[in-house]
Amino acid sequence: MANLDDFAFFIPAYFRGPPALLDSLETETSVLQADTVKECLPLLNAIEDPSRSPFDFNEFSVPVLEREKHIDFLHENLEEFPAPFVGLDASRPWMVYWALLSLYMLGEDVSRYRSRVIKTFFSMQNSSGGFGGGFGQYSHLAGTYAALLSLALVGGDEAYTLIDRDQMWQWLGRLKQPDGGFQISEGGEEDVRGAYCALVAISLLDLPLSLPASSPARSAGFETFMDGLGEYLSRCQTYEGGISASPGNEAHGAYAFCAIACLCLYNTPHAAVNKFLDVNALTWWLSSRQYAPEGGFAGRTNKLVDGCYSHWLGSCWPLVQAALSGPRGTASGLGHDVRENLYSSEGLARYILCCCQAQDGGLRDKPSKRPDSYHTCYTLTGISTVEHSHSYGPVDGSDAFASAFSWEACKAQIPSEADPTKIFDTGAHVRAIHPVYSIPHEAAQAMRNWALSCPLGA
Ligand code: FPP
Ligand code: ZN
Ligand code: K
Repeated sequence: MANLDDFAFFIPAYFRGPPALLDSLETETSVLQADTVKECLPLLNAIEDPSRSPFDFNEFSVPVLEREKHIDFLHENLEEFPAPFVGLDASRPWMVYWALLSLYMLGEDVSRYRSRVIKTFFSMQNSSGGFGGGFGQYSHLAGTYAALLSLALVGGDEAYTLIDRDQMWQWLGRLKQPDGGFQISEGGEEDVRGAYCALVAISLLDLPLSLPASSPARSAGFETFMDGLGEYLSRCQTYEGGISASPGNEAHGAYAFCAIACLCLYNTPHAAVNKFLDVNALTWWLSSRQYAPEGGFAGRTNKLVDGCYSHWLGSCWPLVQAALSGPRGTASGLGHDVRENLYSSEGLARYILCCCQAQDGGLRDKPSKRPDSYHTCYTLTGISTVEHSHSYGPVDGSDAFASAFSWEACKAQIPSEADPTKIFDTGAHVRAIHPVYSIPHEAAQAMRNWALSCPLGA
């Protein structure tokens, strides 16, 4: 059998030890960062731990994905929670979505949850449009997004027909604002989450692009949900190159994903991303969010790595890379041909598989945190991103969302960073998902097809 040094050879040196250069100034931030490196390093080098079996690792010294344990953890997360979890009550649509998407990515058939999901969301929809976090709660775009994606995940006409599309359109009209953005709830905060969730709902449900007469955005002369939106998202790009919740705030990965994904629904990615964002500045900022030795992403400057940013930041990469490459099989795009990744997908996989898997199942923010379905979902999304390569097709101009429904995934072929003669493999085999909607491609397409087959007002 190979000795330990042979295994260690397959871990690039920069993922094996502390950074070579450290600022001598000590602050609260630098201490927390040093603590995080300290808690991650033994796990990144777990192949050297004599108490671990070498059979628990693949040829790149990456630990196996504990699939069955994570599946059990997710099933438990779909059951009742004890009283101290009452604070999560308004997030019930999300809890359904995170667990179902995770189970799908792990290879499970989620259609068996169909009747339960329909029953759950039936009482959460409001007659004035949208879904609340539970019965009697005000409609909220984030909860509505999670509800729609959950219904799409289980699929079927009974799930789709539950949705009151006409009232959804009216409600979204009231959320659209005269500066081009969207409020997240009526009278609530306006940020890029609202913009992304609104375009997800409009495109999946084939809602009319024209604004209802009652929309406050009509006061700005706007006629469609798209009017002023690109310019609004553009104002959210900050001096750092990243994207903030709303103009003037701090750039953060969660909002960067919402803004970029929203632009990929607004128009073809290469057209929209290039027109409304400084792509060089954005690429620099995105790159700066990934750390070594940890390998994972931090949400913003001088903060700590966290497994959930494997999605919020990790999922920006396929979108930006696709925008740079342009449509599949064409020479258009921004003049780049991005075949390899602009980030370290291997580093991300190492962080997730070494540092985020909890002993008893579920995945977590970092080793010192407990697992939950949110971090399980978005770390698995990160593995899925690492394992696949995404592209969109060339489209004509007749359908506003044609490019959104032209995405395809294939198996990624990225050389190992320690030995470029080998193709890196996580060994996890997590399923691909749609890089804009974060549900299976077929689930997004089926909901859209159903909506197209029964036009509103017909
Ligand atoms: C900071 O938390 C995190 C935020 C300000 C963003 C939260 C937003 C999302 C997760 C995105 C929601 C998206 C949709 C589609 C509704 P923190 O200060 O605890 O974390 P940090 O130290 O990592 O920045
Ligand atoms: Zn997190
Ligand atoms: K191309």
